[in-house]
Formats: sequence, structure tokens, C-alpha cells
Amino acid sequence: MKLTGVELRTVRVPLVTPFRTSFGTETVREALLVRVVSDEAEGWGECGADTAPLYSPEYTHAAADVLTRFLVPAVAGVPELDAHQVAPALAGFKGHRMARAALETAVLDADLRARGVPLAHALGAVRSTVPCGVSVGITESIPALLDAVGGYLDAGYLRIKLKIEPGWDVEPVRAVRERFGDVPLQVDANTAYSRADLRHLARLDDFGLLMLEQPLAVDDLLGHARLAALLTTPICLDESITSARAAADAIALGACRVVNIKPGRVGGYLEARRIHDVCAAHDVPVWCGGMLETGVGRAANLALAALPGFRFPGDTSASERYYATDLTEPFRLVDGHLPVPTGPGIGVAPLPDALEEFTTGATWVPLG
Ligand code: NPG
Repeated sequence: MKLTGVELRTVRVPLVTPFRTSFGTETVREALLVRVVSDEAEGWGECGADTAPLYSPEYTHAAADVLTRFLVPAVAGVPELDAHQVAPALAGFKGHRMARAALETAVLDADLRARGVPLAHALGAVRSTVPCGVSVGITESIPALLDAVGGYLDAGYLRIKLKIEPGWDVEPVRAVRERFGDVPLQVDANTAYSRADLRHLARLDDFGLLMLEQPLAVDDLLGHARLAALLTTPICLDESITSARAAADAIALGACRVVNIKPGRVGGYLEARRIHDVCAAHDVPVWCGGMLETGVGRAANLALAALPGFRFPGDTSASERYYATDLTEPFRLVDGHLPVPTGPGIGVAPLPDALEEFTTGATWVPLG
């Protein structure tokens, strides 16, 4: 395959409800879309980076900049390009995993479309639908939280994840447990706690949670291991797991018993697959996280979530949980599950009208 063009497109899609976490409140999903055009097919990738560097060091403008100046020209020079050549071509550059992931995914999509192979099949999927959970942001009050959780359970979601932060943890969890009984429940702290909070976090053991996700800093594997030794609730890592090696280290240190895999956070679907394999080899279950992706990113996440090691419902919610109008045909929940796309590549493409409506900027990258 030879690249003939790469377009970067920024979209801003309003969320149906504001999403508040310990790192900020989102009302709009700003996403950078990468479209590669080759002599054989086109492909799409969605960059996980957000407007500001609050979840990770990456942000949309930085991703567009590094793609334009460095990543796209490096990949455009590869003579017989396929997705497996992208990471080696970019090996000299540091960081920017979400930008790399978007480019690699677009190349992978084009490559698979040219060959008529669905992404799920290429990755080794074993199921045609995936069980779905929902991530519930911090609300202004406990009654508002109970309303939100009740609505999602009515919609059929199979597990609830609550965002927590200091001052919003034990009480909301207790309230959800009291109201909704033994519904599968987990919490996510997005690094909001420190080692001084270990005893406080141990209070969450009273609630039979599936897991406590990323309570401590990204680089605090030892702190997570100490916490894990103190708690019966399994620790799950998200932000700390940036590669298959990071996953292997975290498991060896006893820092986690579950891993959240987000392809954007780890540099793409090929590394995500390797993390899945490392975890499977250690009998560590994984699940697929989300970063409020539009249908473009969600489609590819569903393919990944269909692999055998994904043993918990993911943050792979239906389109209407996020958007009144999605960029693609909407993903609809059926009995708590979403279908894994069956078409070639990621199996979806943005709908022209929605793309037009939400685009705030589009440029073709000079190929060098
Ligand atoms: O359903 O896509 C979703 C959102 C799930 O909670 C979720 N994502 O910390 O995992 C997270 C959080 C997030 C949102 C991360 C936006 C980064 C950006």
C-alpha cells in the first residue's frame, strides 16, 4: 500500500450530558480524526486526545502538530506500508501515543478494507456482541447520581462504573449499593488519591466492588502494590499501563489484578493486542476502556473487546449515552450488548452530513 494523502479533521460533537471526572468536566467531545488515502483504500482513525492535557499529556492541537510535522511524513516514506510498519517507522520519536494510535488505526483500517478483512477478525475476536457497562460521572448530588444510575440500569447496562475523587467516594458508593443492591459496580479515581489515602480507600472494601481503578499517580506502581496488599477489592490500572511491558511489570509487582485497555493510551490496536496477550498469559482479566469516542473510535474498540481475555463489560456504551447525533450510524444497545462490526476494517465510516455538521477544521498534511 502506498499513501497518497492524509487528512486531519477536528470535530466537536456535543455530549447529551456533561461528564465530570476528577480531572475536569466535558460538555463536548473534541476529536481529531485521521483519514488516510492510499492507492488501495481509505482508512479512518480517531485520536483519543482531548482539548486540554488533563487526562494525559496529549491534547488535540499537539496531536495534530506532531502528526503534521513528524509522524505522517515518517510513515509516508515507507515503501510497502501496512499497519505493522507504522510503529517501527515512528520508533525514533518519543511519546504521543494517542497521535500514533490514530495514524496506525487509519492505516490498519485502509489495509484491512483493501483486503476485505474485519478488524475483529484480524485481532482474533471470538464473539459477535460484547457486554457493555457505563461510566457515570460525578454529579452535583447523590439523588442526581441515583437518577443517572437508575436510567442506565433501565437502559440495560450490565455494570456501572462510578467516577470518584476525595470527598465523593464512600457515600455515593454506599447510596448506589443501598438503592440498587448487588448490581455489578466498580469505581474509577483517575489518579486523584495519594499514598496518604490508603486507609481511607480501604473503606471501599465494604461494598463488594468489582474493582478500584487507578487510585494513585500514573508512575506510582509501588503505591498501587501497597494498596493492593491492604485491600480485598481488586486494583485495576488504566493510566499506568502504557505498553505491554508496563502491564507485565505491574502484574509482576502485584500492582493490579485487572487491566483497562485503551488502544489510544497504549499507541494503537497492535500494542493493545499485545497487552491482552500478556494479561491472558498471567490470567489477568482485561476490559476495554473508553474516552468518549464517536462511532469511529467506538467501532474499533468493539472489535478489540470481542477478544477472549476481555472478561468484564467495558466502557463501550451505545451512541445515545454520549451523543444525540453520532458521527456514524448509531450503535444501539440490545440486551446490554453492542454488536461487533462485521464489515472490512473498522466496519464504519463517518456519515457525510454529520461529518460536515461537526467539523471545525480540516487540512491535508504535506507528505514530505
Ligand atoms: O464511556 O467512553 C466512555 C467514557 C469512559 O470514564 C470514561 N472515560 O478516565 O476512563 C476515563 C474516562 C475518560 C474520558 C478518559 C475522557 C479520557 C478522556
